[in-house]
Amino acid sequence: MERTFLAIKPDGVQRALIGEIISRLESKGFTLVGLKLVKVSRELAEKHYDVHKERPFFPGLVDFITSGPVVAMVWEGDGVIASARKIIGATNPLNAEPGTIRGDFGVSVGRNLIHGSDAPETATREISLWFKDEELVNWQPTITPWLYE
Ligand code: DAT
Ligand code: MG
Repeated sequence: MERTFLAIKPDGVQRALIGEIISRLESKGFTLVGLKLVKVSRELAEKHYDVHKERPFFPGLVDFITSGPVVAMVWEGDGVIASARKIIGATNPLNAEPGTIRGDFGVSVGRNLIHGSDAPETATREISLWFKDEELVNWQPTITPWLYE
């Protein structure tokens, strides 16, 4: 089954939205297979956002993501990469639809609460960057037949 990497950023943690955010993915029907609270090093932050390293906002982004605890997660399910991106909403919370995480809880692009992998290749890369194999749990919820035919 498909897996994606999601991270609740320091603003989401500080604003006490961990439970709310996890709840949205859980009640959708996705399965949590990895979860940890991380104080992100600059090295990890720079690797994670490597694709943006030439952008003017890169230094601020690295400062922000290393500024407090982050909830790192791996979620599993059919189509979870694209679906989680929809649940998260547009990068700028002011453009994100109501009903999405960023649309419901955010007002600025530099404080958009959560990261989600954008494609299968980035999901694979980010999962292995943030998690060791043994930190991921292979399990199948007993409700699976009520989610998939
Ligand atoms: P996303 O997080 O929706 O995948 P992205 O990969 O384009 O968005 O950018 C990564 C993060 O960088 C984004 O969540 C917030 C920050 N960011 C993006 N564009 C920005 C901008 N124009 N100004 C400030 N921060 C920005
Ligand atoms: Mg991105």
